[in-house]
Amino acid sequence: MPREIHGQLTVDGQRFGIVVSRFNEFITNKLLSGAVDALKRHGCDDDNITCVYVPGAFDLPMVAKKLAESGSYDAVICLGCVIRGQTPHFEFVAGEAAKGVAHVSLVTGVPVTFGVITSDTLEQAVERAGSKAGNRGADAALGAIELTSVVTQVTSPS
Ligand code: INI
Repeated sequence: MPREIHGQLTVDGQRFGIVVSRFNEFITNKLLSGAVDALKRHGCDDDNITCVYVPGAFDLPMVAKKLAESGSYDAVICLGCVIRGQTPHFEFVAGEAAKGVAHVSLVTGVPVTFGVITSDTLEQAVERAGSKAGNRGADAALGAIELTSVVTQVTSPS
């Protein structure tokens, strides 16, 4: 039987940084509520959650990198919303946010999760921010919890 490692979804003292975009704040506030609610319902204290606001999704990676490099967080959760109809720069903003978040996670070794809605319409964004298609902020928080557990297990001797 091979040894298997599965991430746990229980928070036991881990500290989380959340970087949240103010652009489309009607949506990103819902993502933030979903993320904080998910963290707290899995055992995280308010004292172990820090929320940092940035102007837009494009700006998430730089601040996520600062948090990840600080050594004060076990995982960082990035939240934002890019809507195609609002900008001819959709591909640039959404693409750089996604690439940047992945890059920060790889270069720092700290889990950085992507809770950024990229949608064609505001209606689709609403659906993914706490209505019929779930809440991407909560999903990103659960991913962060799971990854802290996976990282702990794969980096500690068996
Ligand atoms: N930022 C977003 O988070 N969502 C958007 O839809 C968006 N649009 O439409 O342009 C957006 N632009 C701002 C960008 O993220 C940066 O804040 C800005 O370019 C400053 O770096």
